[in-house]
Amino acid sequence: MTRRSSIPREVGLDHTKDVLREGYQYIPNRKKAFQSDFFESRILGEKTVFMSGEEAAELFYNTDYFKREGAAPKRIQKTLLGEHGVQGLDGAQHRHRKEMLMSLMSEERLQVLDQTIETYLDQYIEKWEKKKSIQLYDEAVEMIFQIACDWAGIPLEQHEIRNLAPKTADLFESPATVGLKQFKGRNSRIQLENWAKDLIMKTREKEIHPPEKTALHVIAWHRDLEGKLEDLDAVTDDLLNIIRPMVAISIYVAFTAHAVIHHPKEVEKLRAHDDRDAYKRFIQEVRRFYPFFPFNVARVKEDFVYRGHAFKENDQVIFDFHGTNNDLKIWNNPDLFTPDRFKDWDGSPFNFVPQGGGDYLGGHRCAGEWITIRMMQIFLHYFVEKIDFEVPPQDLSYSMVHPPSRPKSKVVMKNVRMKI
Ligand code: HEM
Ligand code: MYR
Repeated sequence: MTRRSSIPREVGLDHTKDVLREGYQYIPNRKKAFQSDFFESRILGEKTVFMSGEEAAELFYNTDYFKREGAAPKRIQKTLLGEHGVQGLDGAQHRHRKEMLMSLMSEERLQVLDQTIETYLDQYIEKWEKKKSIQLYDEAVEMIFQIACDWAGIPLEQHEIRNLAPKTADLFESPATVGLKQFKGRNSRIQLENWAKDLIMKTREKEIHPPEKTALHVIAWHRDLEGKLEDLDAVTDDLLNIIRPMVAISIYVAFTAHAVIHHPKEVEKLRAHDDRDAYKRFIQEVRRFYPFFPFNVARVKEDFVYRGHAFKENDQVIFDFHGTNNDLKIWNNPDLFTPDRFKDWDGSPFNFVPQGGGDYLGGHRCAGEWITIRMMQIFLHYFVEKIDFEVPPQDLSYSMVHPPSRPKSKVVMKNVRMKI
């Protein structure tokens, strides 16, 4: 007797259009309708198992079952990721490259980053004080691009800032788009890859001398498992894998300001205690509550059976980050913005996954999670303790469909002033 799959199946030829139409809600909607954290459907012409929740995270991050080689769709590679970066590696090659990237995240280097962020924030606030109003998101993109390059040991000419900062934002704003925006994103990637490649070649030819331990130095001089200087295309994508997502923190900066504007009682708690843990809880709740990276793709490594479902080699699977962060089985009243919920959080690597889950070295969990949290905390501290600003009427709503989401007005702040 053949065992029937216990995973429900969505009928129909292809549901790519529904994924595009429902965005962050596509998986949660079916999870509710099927009363199941796992379901099968078809997207991009392929049978795909979608999964959400804690059990699903444990499965998705089991590298005995899933691989990343050939997993990311071309349109994501041509915009967001590149074709040769760490995201598409598995096994020993992945671990070797990831160890190099994680070596950039030492406490010493993170403290240098904290100081760099504060220096730029102080400069930008001086500039903002002279303006009637600013659009926080655009300002953050330009500022964090410079912070990232400064920290990474990348020399920047003034004219490059205006040119390259918005192009970096194109990389993460375009992956889920079609038409002109997708075309623009692909073009920006070509230009940024040329820029990054040039920096690496100049470092290798000793025309420029990024300080030791900086990202440019470490990445340019990285050696592969055979001891040879790493492939130029690979290190180019991995240098952009540092700069691009740091700039993407601008989205979280905008959402952090959104939360500050909408939750004055929570802000009062931060002011009352001036307690670093309270800041961290607020930031964790921003990362849990707001929609950012929706889901990710992997492929089956070898045939196996799970929940009575036959996963076949190379089958596509998709794991739901945002739905897991809002799962009713994990979180009480997930629709409420409640930083204090993190007082009781068990710290599991599988139930809170805004930047992926599982293990950093053995898996694909985001290399920049610590940078993200620290940078967000510093911005939050400035919003709460260091500046005053007014919020003029604007559309602060955000999409639950199109990733990456962000407040529609980009968060306009009026009369920004350093507190006396
Ligand atoms: C991977 C999200 C910031 C570097 C990832 C993944 C997600 C993610 C969802 C994939 C996890 C997986 O597939 O399991 C985010 C978000 C960020 C952010 C929402 C906020 C802006 C950063 C920063 C850096 C960074 C600041 C570097 C400084 C990376 C790298 C990977 C990665 C290198 C690939 C890891 C691997 O394949 O092993 N990120 N990330 N990210 N992230 Fe981030
Ligand atoms: C980064 O730059 O790596 C961090 C932020 C990227 C956000 C991009 C969100 C849209 C991507 C849709 C991905 C679908 C993956 C199958």
